[in-house]
Amino acid sequence: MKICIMGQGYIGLPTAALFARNHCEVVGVDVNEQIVENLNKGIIHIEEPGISDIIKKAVDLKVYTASLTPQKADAFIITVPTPYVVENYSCDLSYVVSACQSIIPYLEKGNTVIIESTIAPMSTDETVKPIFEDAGFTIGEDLYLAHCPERVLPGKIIEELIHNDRIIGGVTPECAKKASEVYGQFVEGNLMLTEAKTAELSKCMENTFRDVNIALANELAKICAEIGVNALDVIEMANKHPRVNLHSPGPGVGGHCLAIDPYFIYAKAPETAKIIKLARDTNNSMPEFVVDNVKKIISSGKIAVLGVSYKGNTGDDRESPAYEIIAGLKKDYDIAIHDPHIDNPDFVSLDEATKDADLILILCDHNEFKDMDYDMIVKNMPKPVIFDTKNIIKEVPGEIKLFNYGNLYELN
Ligand code: SAJ
Repeated sequence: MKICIMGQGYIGLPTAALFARNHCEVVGVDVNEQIVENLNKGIIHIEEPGISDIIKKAVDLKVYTASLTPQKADAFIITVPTPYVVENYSCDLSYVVSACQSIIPYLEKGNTVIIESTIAPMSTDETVKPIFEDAGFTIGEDLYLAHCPERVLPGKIIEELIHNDRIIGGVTPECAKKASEVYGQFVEGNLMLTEAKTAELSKCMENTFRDVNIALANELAKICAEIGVNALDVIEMANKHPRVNLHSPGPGVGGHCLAIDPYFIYAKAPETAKIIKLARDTNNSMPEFVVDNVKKIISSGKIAVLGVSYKGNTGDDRESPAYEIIAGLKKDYDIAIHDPHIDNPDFVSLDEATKDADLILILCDHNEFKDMDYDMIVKNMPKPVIFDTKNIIKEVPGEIKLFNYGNLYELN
């Protein structure tokens, strides 16, 4: 089977690697010349375990080539970004549309086209399908179209691409069947055949489920700060119930999935999607909550901000709430930022950040922050105080005052 994959990013490249390893001929298409040139030398541009070796081997065996333009193939997979449109809360389909248009000259009767990018419900039927119909194809008869959302965790992409169950949403049942034959090349999880719109909404709801649950935990943290209860103890106790899983409160929700996908649903049914929107608003309010509590701890001075990634142990800072918090604090405090996972000339070492600082503000759960050099901190800070918004520090020496979402009520 020959596969043409549009977009060689975090999803497209690992997917290409797995098809190539499973005896398919793969062409990986990207608009970035440098990326294409490097990929053809076996040099990859993403940080993800396992991919580099597979791509190198596939390039040597000539089963994988990168290209700026598509080629004829049996199946076309679209893995391009779908950014969030701030004005109307929906998703920007322009990259998906242009990728679809660019494959039209290469399409032949009997081909399968799969959209993997996360898209708002109804996008396949209302926006993508007409592109191919206008080009003369009859979907389900001479061209097969499906939406098969990816659902993998960065850092474990190869393992999850192979083993996770996969939603295969066909525009018609025949489309779903054809798309499942494509994924059958390497997926070992279940292939669940359904309609395109069901696949779209399932993907958006997976991330919405987490966003709503995080909002509930954040609301609990605020309530506890107000009424004088330890929120972290409440979560620990409640989660001993076999059917309860309260999530963790934090400084807000970052990343390009949880902070965005719920809006795709809201945009489709704004009058009805009330909990979904309220959850987004609650999570968006957390940076302000953090800033307000910092103000209660110290009114001026230097703050050492630890961690700006949205996700612990990664250098990924997309949509990170840390930036809003820093902007909110900059007016009244001197800010020094330390993040061992992000290469930024403005960031400083832990030693430099904490030197003469009045407060350490933890905004990300990198492992490095779970057990720090407290001797250095005590030496560096005249009156050491830590505000841990990720609840990762379990114990500190007696000289250090620790605030987390368990004891914010002490500040009232
Ligand atoms: N967060 C909390 N409290 C929690 C859990 C997370 O505040 O209890 C925050 C994190 O700090 C972070 C944000 O939420 O800022 C998102 O973190 P995450 O690691 O839960 O999610 P993502 O965006 O990295 O990955 C999600 C995953 N989706 C689900 O778990 C349902 C992943 O499987 C998807 O592939 C990915 O979105 C995606 O591509 O949609």
